[in-house]
Amino acid sequence: RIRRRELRSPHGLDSFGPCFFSIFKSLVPSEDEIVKQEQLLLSLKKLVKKEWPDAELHLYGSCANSFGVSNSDIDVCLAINDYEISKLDILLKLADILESSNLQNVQALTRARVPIVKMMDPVTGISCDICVNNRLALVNTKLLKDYAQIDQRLRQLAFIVKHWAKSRRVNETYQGTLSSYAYVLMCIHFLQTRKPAILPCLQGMEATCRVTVNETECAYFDKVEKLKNFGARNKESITQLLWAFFHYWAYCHDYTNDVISVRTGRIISKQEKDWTRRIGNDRHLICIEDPFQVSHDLGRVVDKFSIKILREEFERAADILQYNSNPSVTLFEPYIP
Ligand code: 3AT
Ligand code: MG
Repeated sequence: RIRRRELRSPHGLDSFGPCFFSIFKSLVPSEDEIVKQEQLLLSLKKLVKKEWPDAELHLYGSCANSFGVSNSDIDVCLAINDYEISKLDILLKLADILESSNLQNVQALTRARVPIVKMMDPVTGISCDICVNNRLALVNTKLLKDYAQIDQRLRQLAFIVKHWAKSRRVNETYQGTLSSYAYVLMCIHFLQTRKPAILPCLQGMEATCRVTVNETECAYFDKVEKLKNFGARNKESITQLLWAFFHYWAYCHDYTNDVISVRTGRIISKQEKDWTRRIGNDRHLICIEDPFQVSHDLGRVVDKFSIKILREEFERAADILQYNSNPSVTLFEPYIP
C-alpha cells in the first residue's frame, strides 16, 4: 500500500534556503583541487603512453559528470584497442606500471563486477580507480553532465541528496544501499516529472549524439545550450524541491508497481519490464532503470533488510524537512549504529 500524507510545503522552510545553499557551495570542489586532478591525469597519461602508445585515458564518474563533491576519489577509464591481450592482463600490467612509478596502495581488483586498479597518488593525495574499456560509463557520465547544464537546481539538489546519503550511510552499494549514480538519476527523474517540468527528457528528443556500445544504442539530444530556459516556468526553490523529493520517496512512490525511468521521463510499470519477481539476486524492491542499459535495475543491490533502512531514512528526511526547527543541521547528522 502507498502511504500518503497531506501534501503541503512546510511553513518557513524557505527561510532555510541560504543554509542549504551554503552547504551546496561548501561541497563544490575548489579550483585547486581540480588542478590537482588534472595534474594526476596528465602524469597517468604519460605512464600509459609508454606501454600503449594508442591508448587513451578518460575521466568519468563524479569528477567528470559535474556531481563530484570535494575530496572525492577520481574514476579513470583506460580505452585501449589491444585484442592480443585480455582485459584482466591489461589490468595486471597496469598495476605493475603504477607500482613501479611511486604510486601507493596499488591493488588490482580483478574479480569485482567492474574490475579496476585502485591506487593513491602521494603527490596530490588523490585516490583513483582505473577501469578498462568501460565505454558505457563514459556515455552515462556525459548524459549526467548534459542534464546538469540545463537547470542549476539539479546540481544543487543532487549535491545535497548525495551529502545526506553519505552522512546517513545509505550510499554503500556493498551494504545494499544505493550508488551515487542511482541518486543522481533519482534527482533527474524527479525534476523531469515536476509540474511544470524542470528538466526535459533528452532521450525522448531528436538525437544529436549517437554511439553504439556493446550492441546498446545510446542516442539523445545533447545540444543542451539550447535548453537553458527549459525549467524557467517552474519557480520552485531548492528547499521546496528538497522537501518534495524526500516526501515523494517517503510517502508517494509506489514501491510495488513502479519503475522510475530517466530514459522516458516517466514512471513505467514493473510489469512492463518483467521486474515483478526475484530472479537470482535481482529483487527489484526499488526500481531505477539505467538510461542506456535498460535491463539494468540500479536498485538491484537493495535487499529486504536494506530497503527498510532506506525507506526509514527517506521518512526521517521528509519529517525533518516538515517539522524540525533546524533542518539544515539535523538532516545530515551522522548515522550512529
Ligand atoms: P562518488 O562521488 O564517487 O560517490 P560517482 O558518480 O563517481 O560518485 P561511483 O564512483 O559509484 O559514482 O561510480 C562511478 C561512475 O561509474 C558513475 C557512472 O558513470 C558509473 N556507474 C556506477 N555505477 C553504475 C551502474 N550500476 N551502472 C552503470 N554505470 C555505473
Ligand atoms: Mg566516483
